[in-house]
Amino acid sequence: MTNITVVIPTYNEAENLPTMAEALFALSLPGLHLIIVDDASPDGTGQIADRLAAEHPGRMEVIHREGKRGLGSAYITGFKRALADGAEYIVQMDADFSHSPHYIPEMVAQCADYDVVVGSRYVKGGKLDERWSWWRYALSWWGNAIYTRLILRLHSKDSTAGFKCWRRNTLLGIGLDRIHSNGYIFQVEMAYISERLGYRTLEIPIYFEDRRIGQSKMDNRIKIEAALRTWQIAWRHRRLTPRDRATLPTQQSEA
Ligand SMILES: Nc1nc2c(ncn2[C@@H]2O[C@H](COP(=O)(O)OP(=O)(O)O)[C@@H](O)[C@H]2O)c(=O)[nH]1
Ligand SMILES: [Mg+2]
Repeated sequence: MTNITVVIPTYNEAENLPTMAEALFALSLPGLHLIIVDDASPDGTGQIADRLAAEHPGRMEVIHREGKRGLGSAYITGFKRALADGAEYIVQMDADFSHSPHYIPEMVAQCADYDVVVGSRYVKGGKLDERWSWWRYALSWWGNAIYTRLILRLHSKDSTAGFKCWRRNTLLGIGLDRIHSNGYIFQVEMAYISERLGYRTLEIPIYFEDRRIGQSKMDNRIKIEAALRTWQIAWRHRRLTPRDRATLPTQQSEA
C-alpha cells in the first residue's frame, strides 16, 4: 500500500481538526497517514490531536512543539518525520478547509507523473472565495501571479500556494536543510528551489474557500515581510541548477 502522508501544521484549530481528520480518513486512500505539527495551541488543539491519534492507531502522529514557531519550520519538522516514516507522497495543507480534502486523490494520482502537484488558485478553472471583494482579489492576484512570479521568474502561477503533493524524491532532492524561511514565504522558497532544481510542477485548479471557523494567522505585517523576503530568496538561490539536487540518501541522512 502506497504510504501517503498528509502534514498539517496547526495553531488554534480545535474546531477544525476533528472534522478535517475525519474527512481525510474517509477518502478512499487506505495508505493515508496524518502528521499534525502543533505549536502548543492555547485552545487545546494539541490534546485533541492526541485523542484523535489514539482513535486511529498507526495512522496518525502528533508532533508537539513548545510554542508558536512559524509555519515554515512546522512544515519542515513534519516533512522530515514523514520521510523518516517512509512516506512516498507527502501532502501539505491547512487545517481550516481552505484546501478541500477531496482534491487529494487526484493530486496524488497526478504526482506519479510530476515531481510536485500544486492546488492552484490562479490557473484556468481555479477560484478564490466568492465573498472576496474585487480589490482583495486584485491584490492577491497581483502579489501571487505577478509580483512574486516576475521577481523569481517562476512558471507556477500560484507562487504562495499551500496545498501541494510532493514526491518523496523531490523533497529529498530539495534538501530540507536548504530552506531558510520560517513564515509564509516558506511556500515561495520551496516553489522557487523546486523550479530551479528542474523539478516538474503540475498545477491543478482548486476552489479556495475562506476558513469558516477560527482565525487566520495571516496579517498585513506578514504580507509585507513576505513581499520583501521574495528578493532575499531570489538572491540566495540564484545559482541553483538541476545539478545541485541533494544526493539521494542513505537511510541515515533521511531521518
Ligand atoms: N504549527 C503551526 N501552525 C501554524 C502556524 N501559523 C499558522 N499555522 C497553521 O497553518 C495553516 C495556515 O494558516 P492560516 O491561518 O489558515 O493562514 P491563511 O490560510 O493564510 O489565512 C493553519 O492550519 C494554521 O493553523 C505556526 O506558527 N505554527
Ligand atoms: Mg487558511
